[in-house]
Amino acid sequence: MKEFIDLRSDTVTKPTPAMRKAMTDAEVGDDVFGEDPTVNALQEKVARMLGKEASIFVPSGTMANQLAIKSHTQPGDEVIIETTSHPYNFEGGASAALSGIQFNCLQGIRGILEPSQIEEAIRPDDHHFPVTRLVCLENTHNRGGGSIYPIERIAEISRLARSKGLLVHLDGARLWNASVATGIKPHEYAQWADSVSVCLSKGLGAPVGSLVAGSRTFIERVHRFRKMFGGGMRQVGIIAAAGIYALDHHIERLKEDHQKAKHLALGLHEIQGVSIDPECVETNIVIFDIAEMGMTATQVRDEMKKKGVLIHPFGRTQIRLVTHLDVSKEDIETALKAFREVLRPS
Ligand code: TLP
Repeated sequence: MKEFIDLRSDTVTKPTPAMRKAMTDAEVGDDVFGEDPTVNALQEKVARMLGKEASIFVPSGTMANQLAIKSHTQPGDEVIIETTSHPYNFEGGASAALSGIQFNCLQGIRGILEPSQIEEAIRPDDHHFPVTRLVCLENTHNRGGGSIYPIERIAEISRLARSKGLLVHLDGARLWNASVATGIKPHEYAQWADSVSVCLSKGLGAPVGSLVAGSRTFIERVHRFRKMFGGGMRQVGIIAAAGIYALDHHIERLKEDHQKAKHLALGLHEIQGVSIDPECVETNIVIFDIAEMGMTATQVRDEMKKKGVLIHPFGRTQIRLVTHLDVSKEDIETALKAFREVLRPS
């Protein structure tokens, strides 16, 4: 039996025995020389899946986003992004430090922006203003509770951006979840973006790894900055193999994670004082509020831990739960039972 049911993130999964076998068997070479056949195969595969000319393997989703921002912008440029987005909130201020850009943050609904908001935010061509260069979108949206960017909305934003000479970057750390939930292929989403970052180490269950995809010239630029950021890795086919395995075997099963998240949301909804709309749970992330209960998220975290369930406070009274391949349906029942015991209005 496992020590903890870990609902803090879908990043906590451990490689399955079959994935480990693929890693052991991987052919490797020095990827800084471009000689790792497994990395090359992964990069070609992801470029194909996203309908882009090329893609490049990097250690993390953070590096993937930051390389895209760096490669698209000049210091002093402005990047339009949603207020609760990952690059703005959870990447250590990297875009300011590494790219010298400033963000223009717009408030979305569950992370989703309206094209009209973006249109209004684009700076006029006047030397007083920063140059608006890039629009960043996130699908699914983490802080938005795993919300799915409707493809029509992405298309509208992209058409607007292109008509104004702006570039679009899509943070697709969980694009696979959006794709499985909607039946819309990753390349259909990706066609609307100049660059896309994707992660293998979230719902797909690989231990490490993300990629950035785009045109060949863009990826050449990213390659240069990857070296500069210290992201060039050597015999890294050993982890790229886990990524290939994950793409071949762990995409369709994301459906199960979405069902588990919905089940969690419905169970939480029945607890008096929990604020959650189960309708809003579209993928594998559940965010709920306990402001009415007179408890804080950290108190709940500590009580839940005593009952063997790990959860992630997301603000003073908000809690995030994420389902993944290392939590079973039974684990969800156990977690709900623990929540029913801990979440009692004071
Ligand atoms: N998100 C992590 C934490 O940083 C919050 C998580 O547990 O969800 N884009 C999105 C949308 C993400 O959710 C994350 C990771 C990243 C990028 C960064 O990926 P890593 O952690 O590989 O740098």
